[in-house]
Amino acid sequence: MKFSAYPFYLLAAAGLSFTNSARAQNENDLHQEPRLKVLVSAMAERPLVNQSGIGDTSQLLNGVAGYSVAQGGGVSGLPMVNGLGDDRLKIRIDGMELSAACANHMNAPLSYIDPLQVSHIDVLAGVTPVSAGGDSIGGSITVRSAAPVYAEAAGSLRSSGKLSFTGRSNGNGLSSGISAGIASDTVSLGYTAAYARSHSYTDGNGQRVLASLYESINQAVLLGWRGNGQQLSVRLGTQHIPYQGFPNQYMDMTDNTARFGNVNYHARFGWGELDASGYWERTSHDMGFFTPERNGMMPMVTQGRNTGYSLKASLPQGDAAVLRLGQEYHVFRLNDYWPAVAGSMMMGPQTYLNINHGQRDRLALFGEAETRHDSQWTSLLGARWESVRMNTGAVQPYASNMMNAADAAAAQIFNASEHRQRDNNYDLTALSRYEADAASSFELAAARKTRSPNLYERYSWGRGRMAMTMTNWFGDGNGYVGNLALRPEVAYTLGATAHWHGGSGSSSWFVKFNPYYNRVQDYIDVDVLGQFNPYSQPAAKGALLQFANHNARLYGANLSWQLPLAQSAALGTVSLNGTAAYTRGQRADGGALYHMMPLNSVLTLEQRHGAWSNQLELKLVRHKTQPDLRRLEPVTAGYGLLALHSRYQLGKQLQLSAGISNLLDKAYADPLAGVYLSGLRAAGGSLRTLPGTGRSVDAGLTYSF
Ligand SMILES: [Cu+2]
Repeated sequence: MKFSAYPFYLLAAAGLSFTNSARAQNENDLHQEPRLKVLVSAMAERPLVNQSGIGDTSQLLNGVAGYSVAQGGGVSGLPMVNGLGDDRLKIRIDGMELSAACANHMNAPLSYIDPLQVSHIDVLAGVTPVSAGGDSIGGSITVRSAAPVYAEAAGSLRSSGKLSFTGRSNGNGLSSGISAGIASDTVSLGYTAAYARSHSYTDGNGQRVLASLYESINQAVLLGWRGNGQQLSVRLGTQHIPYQGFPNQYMDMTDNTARFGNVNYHARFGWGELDASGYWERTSHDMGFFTPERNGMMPMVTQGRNTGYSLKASLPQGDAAVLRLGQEYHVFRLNDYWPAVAGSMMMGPQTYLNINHGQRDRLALFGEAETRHDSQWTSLLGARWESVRMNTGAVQPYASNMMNAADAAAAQIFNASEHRQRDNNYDLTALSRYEADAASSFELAAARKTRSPNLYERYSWGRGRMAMTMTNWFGDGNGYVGNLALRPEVAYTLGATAHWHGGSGSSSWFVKFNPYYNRVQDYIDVDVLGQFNPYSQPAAKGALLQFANHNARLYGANLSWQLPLAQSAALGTVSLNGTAAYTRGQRADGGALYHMMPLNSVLTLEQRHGAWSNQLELKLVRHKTQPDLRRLEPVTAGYGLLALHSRYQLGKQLQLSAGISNLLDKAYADPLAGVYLSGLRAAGGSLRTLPGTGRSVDAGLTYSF
């Protein structure tokens, strides 16, 4: 029910070292996961070639129909599933729930783990079991780093390791990783490190996309212990991003330093199974400017802390049913302030307090029952309750002078208002699956899912143009302000999946079709307050917006398939795999929702022959015709991108890979990539869409020992 996300280029990379050899010993495989977990998840069976940079975990799921990435910096893409993304997805990394501690979501959850450290990544779209997470309406992404591996026999030691390098011609990107481990049959110790770096990439016209360079360093130590039906793992890690440019934001990341620790415990008892986890994470995040590709002076600092735990008991009820009960707690703390700039009339003399001791605490309880009624019918029913408490302290503007008058007035109103909020949210999920025969199964699901606003949606308060443009995780160049009256958004989702499959081994085939419909009450969208000219360029237009609840609906369908084409001794196995996705999102009072991906499809011709695997991929994206006019979302032209990738396994230890992405060096703009602010800053004129990545030649190798 899981798939291991190895994008083709990553097959030649480290961090996946333990996955194959230790599958049976993988702690996660021993967990009693809901059998219906993949209901309506529209998961791709086979990950495809990566079209853009290296070091970004959000790109690992690119082979999933209905999945797309809204580009941020080089390692901070924001995941989108069926038109709902970012905070609308519940993302867990080794059990940790991490909140973005930045008004631009530069350090969103998936930026905290390098793809080389990822062992498993799952996405569940739309209707998700309540045990897979609350406080989200679009689905769940679960990421796991490698589980501890153990020696097979008592008294013996097992050691293993992996080294990897991947180079990328566009931007002179480099990714490298190392993992090493040593273990007895009961105790295991492992270490992973990953390093990714790139200069700014060039687009299909050979132009450098300014301020798109980055560097990221991730390290983790893993300690495992097992015995007597119990397993315990402890992870300690750090993340350091010394710099990361954000061409579709007004600011760049000048540092992100995070430390984390998590504990995961699993045990089997006579009555059932227990899973417990606890975590702690702390982030210190700086924004400003660091590259001559975009100059400026404006320091901004955020500090975030996540702590939490979860408990889950699985209680078998006879042979055909299991009851799951769980309790979770998540505490998020945030400070966001902008130190005064010496000598600046505008930015000083006070420190601008954006979010002052913000807190968002969630307490959750859930229960779900999974029942196998007969050989064909299975159902899952679940309910979840969450209490979300939020608060923040008093704020202050840079100054109360003329230039800061709008912020000063807004601070006064904000400080005189009540900030404490409490939401009581409940989710309900009903899923059923019918195995019609050996070649077809059908799933139907319905859910009510709730997400409370994030701290910025409720508590960002500045009304000056500059302050408003600092709150923006949409890459659209607009300015945003929070809204103390925001209510949680509640999604009512209906989804169905038809799955036809057959054959076995190299002749196996499937076709999966997944339509869905979502009615979202109080969807957190925007009201338009005004307009402005980004970087004071008369030809560039931006909108000043306030978060506001509006009913909305989203609907669409995903299709994925794998079809064997030929098989022979000379040719090996040739298959045609692919995905197609259609999404629409509209507000009940008119107008399109932001970030709706136009019709898109990925077609992959794949050949496997002995030690060789070859893929030719065509990605097709239709032109965007229904932009969100409130956010001045640009229309983008349709495009097709070709990519070629090969992998060769040399003995047991060495794996080589090579490929070319955007083979024809096509100039294009990804519909979700937003606007090119760093380009506007440098050249003036009007605001263009962010140019996509041009041709890149990639090569990699992995050595296991
Ligand atoms: Cu930031």
